[in-house]
Amino acid sequence: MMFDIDKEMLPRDELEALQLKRLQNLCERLYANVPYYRQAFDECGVKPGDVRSLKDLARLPFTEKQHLRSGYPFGMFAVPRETIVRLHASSGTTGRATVVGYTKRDVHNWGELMARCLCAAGLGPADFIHNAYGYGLFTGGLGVHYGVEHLGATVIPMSGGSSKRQVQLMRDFGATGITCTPSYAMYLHEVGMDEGIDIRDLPLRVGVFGAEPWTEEMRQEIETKLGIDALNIYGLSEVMGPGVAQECLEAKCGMHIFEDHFLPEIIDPATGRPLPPGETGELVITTLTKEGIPLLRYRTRDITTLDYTPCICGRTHVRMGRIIGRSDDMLIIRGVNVYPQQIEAILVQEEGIAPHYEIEVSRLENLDHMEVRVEITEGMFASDEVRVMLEYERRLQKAIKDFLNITVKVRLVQPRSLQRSEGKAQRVFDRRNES
Ligand code: DLL
Repeated sequence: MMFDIDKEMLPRDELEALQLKRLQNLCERLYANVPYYRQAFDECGVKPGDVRSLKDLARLPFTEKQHLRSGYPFGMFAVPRETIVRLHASSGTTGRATVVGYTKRDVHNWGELMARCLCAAGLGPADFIHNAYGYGLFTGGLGVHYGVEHLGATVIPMSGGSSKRQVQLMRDFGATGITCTPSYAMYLHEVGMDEGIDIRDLPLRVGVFGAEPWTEEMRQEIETKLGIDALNIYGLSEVMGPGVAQECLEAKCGMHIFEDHFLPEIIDPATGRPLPPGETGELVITTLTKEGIPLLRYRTRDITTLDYTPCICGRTHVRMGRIIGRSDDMLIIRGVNVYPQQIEAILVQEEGIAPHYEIEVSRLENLDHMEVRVEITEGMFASDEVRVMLEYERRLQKAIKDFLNITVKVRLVQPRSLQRSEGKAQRVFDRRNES
């Protein structure tokens, strides 16, 4: 299903011509209206008029989160304050929040792009969509909300929290779609089982999950436990919010980036140089149509790949792979680069292991130590003795050692003993700088 077949199936040559026209217009707007960009263009020795092909993008300056922070709160806005109709902000773990502003047209485009996402996931006007992304300054709740309305479906604006009530209302209202983080979907399944509500027996058909990294194995698990199709959605507040890219139900293989609005690149995070198609690196996004806070070559810090091969769904827009890590949360353990998702991928392959884990890194006598705590399933907990558990831990340690070449301590913990989250799960605790 496609929400806007003309745009989503635009032949690549036409798509690229549209991107160039929009990029040229963007550069003019930024140069004229945002002091940071005027200075950055001048420092690079380029003028907006120098952009004659999409290849010229590589000559243009990057934007980083710190630029948004140093202009806090509104320094990067490109339009007069009275044309801004909405603010959102991302809290971030360190430093000031990043504030983003939307014009009326931005809010309209966002709703349209989110409608494209829901439609690509197989949802339509007849659906009831239970939206459990948080409402507020976080973009998840309101972003999805407007998308559902734009699609003409019915939105149930739950937000996060009150998990028992969430499951009861899913049953009572007969939601056919759900939107939340993948970890919260797993949690709702657990809460449902405690309440005697098996989500598999409800009319729920489709989940649109994102805002945090997850794996193919976790998709399998969610699909089986909830009896639904689970699709991946990507976005970030600086660039818009949810709805930058979405997996299609037909292929379930990579998220189409809506390239008429966003121009993606993959760069080497260390050098900033663009990498050839298919290589893994940091995703950089240029917003082609945003008015409130348009961004040129925004460094997302998300590590992924771009796939330009045609998709069976017929969309011509490039597909991005799962986020395998972040260039800024990459852990360096005794010199080895480790992404938490690599550990997750190993854990979830094992039987008897629940997809709930934590990674703690500490420093003992100047050496990095990593402990992975992972929950076992109820079944395994009931049946197995200590000796078997120890054997299991050793096996997981070996699997991690074989794959990543680092020695870690694996500790199996009781079912449901690790912290659950209603929003993004925090899985990594780096304590090396504490003490
Ligand atoms: O998380 C927007 C969003 C809301 C996306 C709801 C999808 C659904 P931020 O809070 O600014 O915005 O966080 C953005 O979250 O740079 C990624 O690191 C991560 N992220 C978002 N979607 C995915 C995903 C929202 N599908 C940051 N897979 C991004 C992996 C994701 N990571």
